[in-house]
Amino acid sequence: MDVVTLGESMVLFTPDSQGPLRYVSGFHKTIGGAESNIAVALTRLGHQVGWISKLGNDEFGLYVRNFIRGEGVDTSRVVFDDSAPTSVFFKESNPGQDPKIYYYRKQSAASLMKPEELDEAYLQQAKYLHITGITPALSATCKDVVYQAVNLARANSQKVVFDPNLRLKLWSEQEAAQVLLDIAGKSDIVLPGIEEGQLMTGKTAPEEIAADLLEAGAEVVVVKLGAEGAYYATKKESGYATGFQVNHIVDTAGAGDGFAAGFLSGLLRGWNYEQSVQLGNRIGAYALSVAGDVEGYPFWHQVDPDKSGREILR
Ligand code: KDG
Repeated sequence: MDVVTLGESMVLFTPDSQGPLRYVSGFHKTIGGAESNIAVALTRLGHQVGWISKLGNDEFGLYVRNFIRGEGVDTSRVVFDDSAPTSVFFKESNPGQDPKIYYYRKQSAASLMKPEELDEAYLQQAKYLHITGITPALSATCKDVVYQAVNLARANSQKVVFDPNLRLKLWSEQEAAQVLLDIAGKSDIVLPGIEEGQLMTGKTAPEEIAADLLEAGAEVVVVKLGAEGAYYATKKESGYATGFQVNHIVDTAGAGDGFAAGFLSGLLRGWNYEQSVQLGNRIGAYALSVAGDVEGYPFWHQVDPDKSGREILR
């Protein structure tokens, strides 16, 4: 396996009209969840990926598992729990703004994940462990799961990839800053957005944020800068990679996950950091043209540099 990831996925309802949800009468059902987004995006790019999670033993749990499994992700370590439900969340669409998010995920099945349930032999099969800062915000046991997975990966000489994915609806800024910085320091690859970098380090410039996170223990840091692309740095090299022009942006959700998938795909192909960051920018851009998180991610043949004439970015 190339990558194993763990975290909560939810049923996502996107509205069929704009404005406050109380006036919306129709929704489209799809799925969301940063870690499964990455798993799906990486699988489309041709990699072997496993996604670990807990879902309610309910119709929505089956829907989420079947969706992710249908994309070719290994879901053999997904557990269905009778005692708690699968989470759902809704997007509210307002003109000229990023969608508002409404979560219904307190005490969900995923929040019951426990560190002792992790299958070390399974985790060990992957080259990279991917985690996000959403999981430690779900519950105390989920936080322990993340630390346990990181400790196992380090003990087994696997690379840890960490996307802070700050979600202030789930915890306070103060707690998030402390935990996210701590996990970043235990990770090999850290992929913050500029605001997450600012929260973790107190610095504002991408160069300073990256320098602080390298000092904390990371091997490579990529600060995502939205339309401006990304800044990457190790202790030996650094640089900016420009963003991709997208003419019609529907929704930015899933772009950061697409970036992580593209970046990892580049590394898995043996590309250098600059090339991998460029692929990250490209895959992230694909997510922008759809209302759901995962529907826009491309297949490898669409972005393969040897067949670049085929690329279509709306
Ligand atoms: O990155 C997109 C995710 O934020 C979205 O799918 C929902 O995982 C999610 C979360 O917890 O916000």
